[in-house]
Amino acid sequence: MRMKKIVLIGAGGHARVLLDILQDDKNSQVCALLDTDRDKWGTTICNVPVIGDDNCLADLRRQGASHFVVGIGAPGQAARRRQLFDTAQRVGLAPASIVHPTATCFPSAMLAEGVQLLAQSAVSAGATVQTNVIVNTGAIVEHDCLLEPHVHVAPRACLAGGVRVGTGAHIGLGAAVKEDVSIGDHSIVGAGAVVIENVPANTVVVGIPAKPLRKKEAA
Ligand code: JB3
Repeated sequence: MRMKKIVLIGAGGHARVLLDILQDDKNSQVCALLDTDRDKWGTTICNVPVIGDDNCLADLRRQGASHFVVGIGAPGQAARRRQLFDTAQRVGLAPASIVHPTATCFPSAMLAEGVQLLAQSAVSAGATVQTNVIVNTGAIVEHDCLLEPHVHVAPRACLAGGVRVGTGAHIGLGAAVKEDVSIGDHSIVGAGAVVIENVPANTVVVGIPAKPLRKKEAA
């Protein structure tokens, strides 16, 4: 298998987690980190240089980079993650997927390109995980779930069977979603919430049972 030469977009906490995993992968080499924070330019993380911002993507492609990973994960950043994913693809880089060695993914699950399954996460039978989705540390995606693009399932969150999570939605730390519930596009489920009924698009829900906190402006 040809070595993947990867550009990691972002140089913060989430990127450091991804970099640790990638540096353990003998088929991947992270050639550069990109960050909009100028104070980070010229620094290194695990000996990988932060060389500039996203304007460097095209040059890096010309210099032989083949893949990219979106290394930004904070809640509310789904639109930014989507924009970075599309920009990197436009310059000809391919999305690289990251699956931690301790992650469990059932054979009948479907993973699209550019997914991130982090340590101790689990994706069960018949689940579908679309592009640029983060299944963070210890998160559980049960059988027949559908995660649309750019979704983030935060650490220790748990989606029961048949849950559908809409594009760009964020499922917060340790939240639980009851079977067959739908979470609307760009919605946010707060940390520790327990969701037992459908959540409309662009809505923030919190609490046990989860109740709408406010409407978000449409992404
Ligand atoms: O909770 C866990 C396990 N992880 C959190 C993760 C999911 O989200 C983590 O604790 C943080 O809350 C958050 O990690 P993230 O997204 O790395 O946040 P932060 O540590 O603030 O780093 C974001 C970095 O991305 C900063 O250095 C920003 O300057 C940079 N950044 C923001 N927008 C960008 C852009 N970099 C590039 N290249 N392009 C951008 O558009």
